[in-house]
Amino acid sequence: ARIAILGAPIEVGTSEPGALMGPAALRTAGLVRTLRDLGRTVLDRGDVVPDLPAGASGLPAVTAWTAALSHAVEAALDDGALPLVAGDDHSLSLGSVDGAMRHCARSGRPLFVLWLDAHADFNTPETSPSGNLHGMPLAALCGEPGFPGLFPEPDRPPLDPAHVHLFGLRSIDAGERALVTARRVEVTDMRDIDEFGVVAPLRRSLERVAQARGHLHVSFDVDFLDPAIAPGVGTTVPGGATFREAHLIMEMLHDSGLVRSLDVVELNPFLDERGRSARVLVELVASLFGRRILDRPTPPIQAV
Ligand code: DIR
Ligand code: MN
Ligand code: MN
Ligand code: MN
Repeated sequence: ARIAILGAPIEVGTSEPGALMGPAALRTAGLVRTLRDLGRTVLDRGDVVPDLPAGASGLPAVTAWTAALSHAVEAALDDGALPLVAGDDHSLSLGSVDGAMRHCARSGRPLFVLWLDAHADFNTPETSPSGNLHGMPLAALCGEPGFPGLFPEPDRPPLDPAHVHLFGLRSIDAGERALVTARRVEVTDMRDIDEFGVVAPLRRSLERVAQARGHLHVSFDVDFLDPAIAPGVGTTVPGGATFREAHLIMEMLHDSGLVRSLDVVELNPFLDERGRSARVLVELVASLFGRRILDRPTPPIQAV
């Protein structure tokens, strides 16, 4: 499919300034050129412009962004393209996942979400220690209370928490841990990755999506990566995925053919070291879209 790049310079969901420059840094690091070099048709749709009153912040601002991104992502999918939301803060996934859900509701494909992140992003306003909305998108998407009027359609069916796979988890707040457990969210934490590697848990998850003929949405938070390779993010957590683990995941995702929408989020160029993190992200996106060392794909993912 053609790739539709949608910039989302949003930093209202976080307390660390600088995220606003994320989409620009990804473009500067060669996002569009790299994908075109792989033979893909890329439509850079520029940055999404929310209907945002001057000085809006907090929930009203995130609500405006959610509406704008939900419509943009839904439209790109309806158009047969694969939306790549080049973001900033992770509250943008409220819109991108909601848009994918609305598209899926019509196409009849069940939506699955792979959340590559150090964090669970499953806080509610009640459980959140920081009050930052980038730590809450999954809870809101899955229908937890505390987010009145956030989505464009008030009666939207919630995202099924059992279709969410948290991958790379290593930092979770007490309240959100209770929620993640109670809602039976699928979790592959760093302990699992240390013990079993990335292949077995990811393959299981992909087989499940293939079996259901699902739409896979991938949400990639920069802090999934170890800070040693990607320091350009507001909330670094030691002990993240290595360069090779991350590439292997991207290569497996490519070979699965299941990914139909993608977010790249939380890049903060102000905290980056000479564009290092932005360049690593572009390389990873390239692997997700088919760059490989030799022509030797992993064995196909089969519905079991
Ligand atoms: C923390 C940090 N759990 C919070 N979350 C982050 O503020 O809710 N998510 N940084 O990416
Ligand atoms: Mn996140
Ligand atoms: Mn995170
Ligand atoms: Mn975050």
